Amino acid sequence: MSTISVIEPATEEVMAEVSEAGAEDVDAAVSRAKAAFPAWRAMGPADRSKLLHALADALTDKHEELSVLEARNAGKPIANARGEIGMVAECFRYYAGGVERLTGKTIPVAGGVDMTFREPMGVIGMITPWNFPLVIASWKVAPALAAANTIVLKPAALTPLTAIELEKIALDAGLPEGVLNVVPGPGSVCGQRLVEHPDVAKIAFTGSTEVGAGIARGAAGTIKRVTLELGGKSANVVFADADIEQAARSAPFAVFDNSGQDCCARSRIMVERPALDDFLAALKETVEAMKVGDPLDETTVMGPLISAGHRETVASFVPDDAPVAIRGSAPGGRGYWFPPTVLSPVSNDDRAAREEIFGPVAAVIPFEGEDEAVRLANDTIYGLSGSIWTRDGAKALRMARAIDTGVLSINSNSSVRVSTPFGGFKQSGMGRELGPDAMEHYTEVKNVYYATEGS
Ligand code: TAP
Repeated sequence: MSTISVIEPATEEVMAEVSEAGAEDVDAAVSRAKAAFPAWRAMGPADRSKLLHALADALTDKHEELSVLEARNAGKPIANARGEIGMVAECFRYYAGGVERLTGKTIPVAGGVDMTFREPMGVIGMITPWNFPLVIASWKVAPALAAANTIVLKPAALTPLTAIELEKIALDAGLPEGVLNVVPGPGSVCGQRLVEHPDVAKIAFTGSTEVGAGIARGAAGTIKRVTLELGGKSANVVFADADIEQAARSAPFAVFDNSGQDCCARSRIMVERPALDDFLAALKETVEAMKVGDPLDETTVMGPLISAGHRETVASFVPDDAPVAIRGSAPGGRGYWFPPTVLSPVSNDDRAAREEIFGPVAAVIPFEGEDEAVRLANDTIYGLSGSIWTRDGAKALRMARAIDTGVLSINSNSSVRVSTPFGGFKQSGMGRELGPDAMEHYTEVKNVYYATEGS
């Protein structure tokens, strides 16, 4: 049997060996999920809700253990990992509370009663990335289970450890066998098999736009439902009338959190010209003070990149003639380190402003006035997140309406809450996760007409 050697990016050492699933393991997992579906679907909503609450409790009990595992495997600061694992438990609790609120409608019609039901789809295939391994899995698993589906989850081969733990924790918490199945293996084998499998009703995918496009094509063969959470190249728009100090102190974390390996990274920092010098001065101070190093050190704010190959890709965005305005520190020696780097000034036509770098490299793009801000912010194939900084409330709302993006913050760089919808415009994806409506994306609407006055 082949195994996956799971690498710790901060040390380049193997931290675990995991059995590698192949296409036949995916088939077996789909069969288990299919067999478990009728009983899971028939379970009363209150009982299903109780099991999801039990799972949330169990995740809370294992919070520190899972946080350390995630921090080591994904190379993220322990404080961030704790926040993510906290959100995983919160997500299960939120959708546990939603089980009994998933309702249909009654619709006035002639001659009878018409009603709709939200029916579970059956077996859902899930494919997740390595940057936020367990938390992104939970955004899919929790609402899909709450809506009475069963699941086959393929985590990224680079970071499978917490998903494997989730399957065990779910079983220990009382979830029936076969309801949640984890298959760690390569995307080109296990992911592809899930996408093609005739017994899988839907694929919920998070990852790159390129792989997402292939998944949409593959799913077409069996008319599978698909939700796609893909890449981003979001704008952080700072007007000269904003609190420049606050915007500049916050901006680095909006790009360099998770070493820039964040689909929501506001990696195009657009600054109105009159504020540019003050902004860059405060940005420099903040970036140079960032502690990059051991993910398990409580004071670390940025860890390594995920792999040597990925570091090479990121480095290709900073050639020798790149306009490097600010460069933070990074440890030497073993580990896939890369310093937080700010390029300035950058044109929105430059490669660093057009492609998702997925690393700690930010591009500062000067602009003049509201119209140019809208034009530049929208001049991208992506539309996932973004921010607007200004003290003018009306301008903030005009901008918020004009920018084509799924998630936007005003005078803040926050993106994600369990209770609010998350997802992208344009090539950043299709569908929404989280928030009150996410369970509906794991259901089909059934319409039933009951004739009360003859047929
Ligand atoms: P990808 O390379 O796209 O991989 C994502 C997942 O797809 C992995 O599990 C991968 O498996 C699998 N996969 C690869 N090829 C496949 C195929 N042919 N068929 C089916 N599955 C396949 O992305 P990544 O590098 O892990 O993650 C980074 C990307 O994800 C970035 O573009 C980022 O913006 C995006 N992202 C988006 C969001 C949201 S919410 N919009 C959140 C996080 C990340 P293996 O890697 O195991 O081979």
